[in-house]
Amino acid sequence: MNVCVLGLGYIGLPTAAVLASRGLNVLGVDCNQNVVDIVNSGQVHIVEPELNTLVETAVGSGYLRATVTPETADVFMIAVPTPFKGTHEPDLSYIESAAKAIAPVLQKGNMVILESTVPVGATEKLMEWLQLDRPDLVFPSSDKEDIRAEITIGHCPERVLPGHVVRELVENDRIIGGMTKMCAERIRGFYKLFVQGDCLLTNCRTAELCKLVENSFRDVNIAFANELSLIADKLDVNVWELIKLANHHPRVNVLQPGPGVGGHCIAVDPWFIVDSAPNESKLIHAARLVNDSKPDFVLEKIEQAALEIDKEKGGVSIACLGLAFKPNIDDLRESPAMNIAKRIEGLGFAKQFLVEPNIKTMPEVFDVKRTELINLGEAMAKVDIVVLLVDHTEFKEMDLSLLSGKQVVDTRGLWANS
Ligand code: SAJ
Repeated sequence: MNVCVLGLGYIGLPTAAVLASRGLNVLGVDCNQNVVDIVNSGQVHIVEPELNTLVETAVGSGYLRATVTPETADVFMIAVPTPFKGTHEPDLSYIESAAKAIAPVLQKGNMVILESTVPVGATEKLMEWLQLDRPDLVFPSSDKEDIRAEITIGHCPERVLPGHVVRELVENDRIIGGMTKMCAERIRGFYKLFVQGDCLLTNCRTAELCKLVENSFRDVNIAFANELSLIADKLDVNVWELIKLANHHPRVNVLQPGPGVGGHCIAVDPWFIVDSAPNESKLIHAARLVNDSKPDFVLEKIEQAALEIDKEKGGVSIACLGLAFKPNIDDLRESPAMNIAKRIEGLGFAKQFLVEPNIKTMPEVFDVKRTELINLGEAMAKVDIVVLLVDHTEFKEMDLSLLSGKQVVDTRGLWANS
């Protein structure tokens, strides 16, 4: 079986490599030639445990290769980004480009699976784009089974957790939304080639909303924890202890506050619900605002910490520990840590040091005159204020005596009980 995976990012590349490891011939397609070259050399362009060995083996065995243009295949999997634009409206342009790219090589009997997280109705839209370019092919119809349909189409949203992608790709249950029941059943047959979890069938719209609901559920729960951190601060209560105690109740499980919610999923997907049902999604909307405003609170705490130091602010230096959106990854997308570190540049400190063990060069958004990327030991020797933004293992394991005499803003509660 030949599989063409469009988008060699955080989802597409691991999926392509896992499929190749099962002996399928996989062509990975990405519009970025640099990514294509890296993959073809058996290497990876993202930090994800186990992925490098998997890709190296897949490319070495000849089952995985990459290119910039799709070729004929039995199955097309689309795993391209779906960011938002303007005032949080979903941007489906990458999916439209993927449809335009596969339409010329689409053949009778092919399967097209949309894995990208999308607003309700997007799989139908994808089918419309394909139909426009390929009026010669018979596509399924969402309201009735049609045995004449020549293309199988559906939505199977990815659900893997960055940092655990390779394991979760195989072990997680999957929701498969088919344009028709027959489409869903055929797509399940394909996923069963590599998924050990259950593959649960439904229609496309339910599968689309299900994925958005999963991430909105998490966002709302994190917003609750973040709101608690503000309340506890105002009432002079230690929020980490508070949550630990509350979670001893058999039916309470409060999540952890942080500097805000990041990543390309939880900080984005709830907006797709708000955009399509604004009047009905008040809680989901409020949660987004609570999480998005958490960096403001962290900046206030940094300003307060600076007041505790017996020096002019212009002589004070500060270190931000972590830039990624969560621990032990290199992914800086929508990262609240990046947002906070960038805003610190405007606070008038003498110098800002960034410590991010998962990247080698400082992101271009920073001003090289004000900010420098250095290692943990060097930073600890130089600064007056330490802001812990990401609970990377390196920071968990560091010698806490290095913090003595410094002002500490610990946004993750990593050192709260030390
Ligand atoms: N976070 C907190 N407190 C917590 C948990 C998380 O502040 O208690 C923050 C993290 O620091 C991070 C953000 O939330 O900034 C998101 O991290 P995450 O680990 O909750 O989730 P993601 O974005 O890495 O992955 C999510 C997962 N969805 C759910 O758990 C419902 C994953 O399964 C999805 O596949 C992924 O989104 C996706 O691609 O949609």
